[in-house]
Amino acid sequence: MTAVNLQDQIPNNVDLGGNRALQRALEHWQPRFLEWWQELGPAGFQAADVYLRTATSVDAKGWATYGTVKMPDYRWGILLADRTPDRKIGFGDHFGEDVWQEVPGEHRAALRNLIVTQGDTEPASVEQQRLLGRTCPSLYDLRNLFQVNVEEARHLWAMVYLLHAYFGRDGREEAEELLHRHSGDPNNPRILATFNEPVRDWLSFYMFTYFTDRDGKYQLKCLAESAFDPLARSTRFMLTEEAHHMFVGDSGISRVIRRAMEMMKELGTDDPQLLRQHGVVDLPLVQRYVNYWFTSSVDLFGSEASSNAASYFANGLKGRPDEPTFEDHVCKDTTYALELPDGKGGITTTEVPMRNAINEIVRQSYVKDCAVGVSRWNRVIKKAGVDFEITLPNRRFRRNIGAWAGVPTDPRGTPISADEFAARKDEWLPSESDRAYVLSLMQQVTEPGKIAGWIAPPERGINSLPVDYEYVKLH
Ligand code: BYC
Ligand code: FE
Ligand code: FE
Repeated sequence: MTAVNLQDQIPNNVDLGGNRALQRALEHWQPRFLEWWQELGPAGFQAADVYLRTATSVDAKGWATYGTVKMPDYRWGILLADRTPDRKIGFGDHFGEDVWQEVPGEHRAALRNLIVTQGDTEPASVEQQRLLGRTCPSLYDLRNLFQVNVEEARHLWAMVYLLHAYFGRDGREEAEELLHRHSGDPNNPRILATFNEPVRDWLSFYMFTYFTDRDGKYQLKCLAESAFDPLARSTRFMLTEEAHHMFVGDSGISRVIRRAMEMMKELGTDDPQLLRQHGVVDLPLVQRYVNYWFTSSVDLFGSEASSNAASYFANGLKGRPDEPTFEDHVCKDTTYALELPDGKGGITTTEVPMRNAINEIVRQSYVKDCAVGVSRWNRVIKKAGVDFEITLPNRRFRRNIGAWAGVPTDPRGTPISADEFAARKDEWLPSESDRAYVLSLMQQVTEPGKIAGWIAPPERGINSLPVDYEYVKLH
């Protein structure tokens, strides 16, 4: 394991000092990154002292080193997980061969696209979340927002390192573009749709970190299987940081629900209007936000039947999550039954070659993982004696990518007419008035230990500190 020197201009465990040309190129990119951070990173708070973890090594001891830093001074570093000796390719046509330390010419364009797409999402999410500090429900939450933001920015560094180190001039150009595309920019948007959606309020932020960061988890798991070893090692380390992002979403939604339960008990009602008069989030509204962010994130897995996915798999570029747990790693002569629209308002099952169905297979594992938190939230509801269950919509619902794109269905996935969808849309997805109501709740609370009225306090603080610790010192 290479130690990381935090005093280096770019902290790293890839012996950057041993490759002067690469080091210079990245040192050239660094000030542009910092400019981007100042301009499109968290609005305000750049001078605040924030209690953050920084990765100082990739082992259990150093990957989460806590301390107080001003965000622009965060030590964004290049960290790859340790090399697995004699690692072999785990799937596809090259199954069992040695992994690659360099990019094979024939896979250069495809690998670059995968890395660029991954890299594009990281700064996009920071841009989406940039105004949330102004309406934070507590200093604890504010700190969590910033932790997520600095780490997503580090994930950008992770992909930019790969582009610079392995893709020559094209790679450097792509690294520049990653700072030029912007979330929601009509002329130069981010690549994937979800990363152009506004995240204006904290309920959306929790939904995003629960559902969209979880897409990150699954995509990173797929890339962690890659035959291109530097990509596998890079994404493996990114995954360790991802757990906290999803925790922020999971616990955030849970706290919103807990607060609603308290108010329902106090008032003896489940009437959304009455609950809104008392400043909490009613459960049907939570459900509509779940429906929105889940469906948007489900689109991030791409088309059900995808020749891109098939060739990524065949060539060893991108595998399935937890590839070693599958029995057949080659998937050459097998098929998978996809549920597709029959074009007449119904559903038909079509067998496609397994490799072409990889996106759907990854999506299935994702959906299963999403359900775990939902049942936890439902336990909170049940324990309070309330008769309401949050459900995940069917993955055919409200799709914009793939076979079900633009096919109207109800949340159970039953195809319906476009008229019925339009008529019932506000029952299933956040309406204008839902969004306006949630926005009306967003008032900044920055007194240590205080918390906004629409959300319950966290059960515990960060790194064994008390909940009322001053996680962000504003000055
Ligand atoms: N929106 O065969 P298809 C994260 C494009 S999140 C717009 O259907 P394919 C994070 C697709 O790019 C993880 N466009 O799909 C989370 C393709 O375009 P081209 C991000 C979409 O290629 C929170 C075309 O449609 N990482 O880390 O098999 C905070 C047809 O492609 C969308 C990755 O995604 C969409 N939703 O797979 C911070 C991993 N979906 O190439 C960070 C890298 C598809 O024809 N990306 N398209 O121009 C990939 O592996 C794949 O590109 C995809 C799609 C999974 C995205
Ligand atoms: Fe990330
Ligand atoms: Fe994340």
